[in-house]
Amino acid sequence: MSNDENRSGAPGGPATSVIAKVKPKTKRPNLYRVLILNDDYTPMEFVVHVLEKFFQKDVEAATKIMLHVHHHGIGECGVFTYEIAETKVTQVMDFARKHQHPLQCVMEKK
Ligand code: TYC
Repeated sequence: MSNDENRSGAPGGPATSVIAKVKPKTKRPNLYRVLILNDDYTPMEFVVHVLEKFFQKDVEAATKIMLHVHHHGIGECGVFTYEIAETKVTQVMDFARKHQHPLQCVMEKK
């Protein structure tokens, strides 16, 4: 008898084999919400402009988000992978600072 027919080690015992599980390799990335915060000083038009410029919102969607933030204190601009979210936050914060507005932008793991 060959080794392939009997790998149990026992004479005349059952043949055994190892079947390796193939793990599907695609993993879903962690996602992050980018949020803007309300304040008393940043002009509404500036916030709408930010949402158009950095989050590809049309004027209607941007106005809706801005008014949500104005009334509720915080709102979602979009959902991105870590590096993209981090870039958006930096871009918005730099742009707000450059125009001397106190607008705050943060990211939060979903
Ligand atoms: N509350 C601001 C105002 O009355 C407008 C505003 C909206 C500011 C959204 C920030 O994220 C913000 N001018």
